[in-house]
Amino acid sequence: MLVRTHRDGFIHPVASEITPRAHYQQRRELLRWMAAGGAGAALASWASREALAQVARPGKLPPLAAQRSAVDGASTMEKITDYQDASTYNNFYEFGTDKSDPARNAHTLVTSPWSVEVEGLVKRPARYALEDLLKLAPQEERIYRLRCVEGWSMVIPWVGYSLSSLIRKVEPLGNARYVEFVTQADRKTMPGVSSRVLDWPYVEGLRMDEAMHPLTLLSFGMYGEVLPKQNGAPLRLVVPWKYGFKSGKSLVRIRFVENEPKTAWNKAAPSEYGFYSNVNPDVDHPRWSQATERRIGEGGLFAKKRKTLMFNGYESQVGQLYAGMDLKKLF
Ligand SMILES: Nc1nc2c(c(=O)[nH]1)N[C@H]1C(S)=C(S)[C@@H](COP(=O)(O)O)O[C@H]1N2
Ligand SMILES: [Mo]
Repeated sequence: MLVRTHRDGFIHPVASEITPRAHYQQRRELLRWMAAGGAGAALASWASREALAQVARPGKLPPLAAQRSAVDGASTMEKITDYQDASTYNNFYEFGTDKSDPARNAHTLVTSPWSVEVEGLVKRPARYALEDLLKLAPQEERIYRLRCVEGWSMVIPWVGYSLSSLIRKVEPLGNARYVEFVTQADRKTMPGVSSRVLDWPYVEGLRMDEAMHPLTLLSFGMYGEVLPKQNGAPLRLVVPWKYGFKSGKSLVRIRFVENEPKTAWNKAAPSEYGFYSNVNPDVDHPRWSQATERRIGEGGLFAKKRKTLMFNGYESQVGQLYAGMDLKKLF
């Protein structure tokens, strides 16, 4: 049980009931509280260094330190999904189509050495080593909802920085109107790539203004650690107002182009998966409603579904990007 004892939301644990997630949430609250000026004596009274270290390591992967994000929309009071759920209920077809396949199979992915080719219509194309990308901008924690097109959602504390930080470095040319994201496709290490479910590699794309939006995250970690392989290590995209499939995992290439990229899901089923794929409760998938969603971790079969929000709840931040567009046609 967590007991709220402070107006700023500072939370005291009951020592016997500390779970990894409780630890994690405490640390967040603590950092927030300290940033608000509450640091000092109270820290020593309950939060040992060990406790903090444990907080940062829910899955025992290397920690990835992050600062609190100042980006509008980068935090939420919603309950964070358990690390266990977020790392075992995944879509990553390169490792199989079952939700449990990626957690079971992704251990074969080789994430080091890793580099990302940034190319196309830019003044400064470059091949970035992962190490250099990691320190290209300060790592921030962003707590985003992620809504899968299949009708479920999670709330995940990602670590990364705005993709715009990288885009500015490479200086796109005037005719660069879209960004294409190509992800790893290696038959030797990714068993799903031998199947024909998709036309590999998995490709996604954004319009330039979407790619430049501060909420669009280049993510290297989650829950204070580096990304687990099943969640798209060593780096992935997270675009919180779009259906989850727009958030490509294990990126190897970022290409600036003039024309709308051909994306993997759009090629596979163009009537079901449009280029935009903004979360929209008013536009049903041809085979199911998109009006509601199931929050992973919320009860079993009888848990009440939640209403899906326009742009996944990020309408005030991103709605303007689509002013004047017919979102029923450009779904
Ligand atoms: N390379 C690649 N990226 C991918 C996918 C995939 O199959 N391959 N699945 C997408 C889908 S459908 C979703 S919902 C999210 C899931 O991310 P998560 O497992 O971290 O929650 O990843 C997206 N990125
Ligand atoms: Mo998805």
